[in-house]
Amino acid sequence: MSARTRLPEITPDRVAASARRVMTRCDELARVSAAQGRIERVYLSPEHARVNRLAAEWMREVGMVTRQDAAGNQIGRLSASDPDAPALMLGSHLDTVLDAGRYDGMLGVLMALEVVRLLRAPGPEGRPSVSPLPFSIEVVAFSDEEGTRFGKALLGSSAVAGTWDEDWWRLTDADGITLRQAFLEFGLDPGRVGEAARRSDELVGYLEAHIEQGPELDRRGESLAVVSSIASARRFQLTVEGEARHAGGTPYDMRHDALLGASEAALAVERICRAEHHIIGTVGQLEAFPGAMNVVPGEAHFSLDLRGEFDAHRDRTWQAISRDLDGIMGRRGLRWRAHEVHNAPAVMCAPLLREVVREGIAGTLAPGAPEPTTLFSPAGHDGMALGAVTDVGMLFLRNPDGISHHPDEAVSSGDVALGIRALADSVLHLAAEPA
Ligand code: HGY
Ligand code: MN
Ligand code: MN
Repeated sequence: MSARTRLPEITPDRVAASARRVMTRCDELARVSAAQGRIERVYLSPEHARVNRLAAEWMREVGMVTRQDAAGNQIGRLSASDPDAPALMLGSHLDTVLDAGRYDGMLGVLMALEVVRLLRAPGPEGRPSVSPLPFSIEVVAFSDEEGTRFGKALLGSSAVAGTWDEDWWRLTDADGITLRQAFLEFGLDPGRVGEAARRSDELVGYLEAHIEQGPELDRRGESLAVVSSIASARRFQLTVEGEARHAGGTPYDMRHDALLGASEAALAVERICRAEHHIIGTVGQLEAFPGAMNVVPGEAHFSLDLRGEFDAHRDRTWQAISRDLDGIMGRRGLRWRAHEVHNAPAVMCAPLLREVVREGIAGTLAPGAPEPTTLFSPAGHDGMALGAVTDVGMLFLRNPDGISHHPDEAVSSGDVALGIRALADSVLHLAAEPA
């Protein structure tokens, strides 16, 4: 960054005001939900449209030029003096899981907007603000990181990464609405989704602040961490087929109970994954059919969310689970099959972005404090998709007890202030790097 660039002073008061604004706006976003009394905001829903409008308003408030892209992501841009300069992309996602917390995703979008507020330079009279840095800055509110509605996660960021798969149009939600129909109902043109894709030469990188969603920082008593890599993820929908029978008249030695087979499978997932390092398997959904109290379940459906620090290790674990399921179902006279609905490779955070985030965090620590912590992320993030088109970096914030994907998800305003300061300094360190 040239010495002539005069940056507005980032005072503690300005940072504290930004942190308060982030906390208030997380509460405001939490009120945009499909369900009374809990947070539920899924891809291409009326709630998605409402938070995109809110985000666009807040982007314009910090002088950004806004647009909603062809996949429903809300984007704000602060152009550098050279309008063709590549952009550093900041942001996170605004969609949620069911009965969600109010910081997973939302925090990163709002912190990015505060960094823009702190760093921007006023544009010519009445014109949008400009980026005083050698690169433009974009803030992206991704539209579907969780995959709650259609099962396949990272749809919004996959479109930006140019990795959209035409097979996804047939994905359906719980009401049987296809992704294609949902696009059309939202006012998007499925035939133009490719226009959301960005080229590598347009981007400097993608930098995301996010709550840790785990207990490490809380246990260590630290506020912030550098992220080393983001876990690879595979998600499956599994079906177990047995035989529905009378719950009273059917002796045990004649039963082929699909629910018991699925239940034994869920315990096998836990046993096999716990024996491994950094492999996490979760059965989050389990349903018996026909689902009557007096009928032995003839069929069961369950989900498997499998993650690992490295793709090959994760895949070997999936093979071990599959072998175990063959044994379980064989013993019980059941049949099983798996349909994979999501597969995202592990993404290593780029060394330069890890370094600027480390420097950004170090600047918030007392002199002589130990080096900032570096953590692997077992939680998935949009950076898993963006890694296909640009460098990825992440900054974690402590969330007490690590509880997430739950209404009790929390973060402190003080940690948010430290996070905003660290993120802004990370951007400035990046700007000071040779082109
Ligand atoms: O599932 C995850 O890890 C992320 O929160 N979507
Ligand atoms: Mn999440
Ligand atoms: Mn998230």
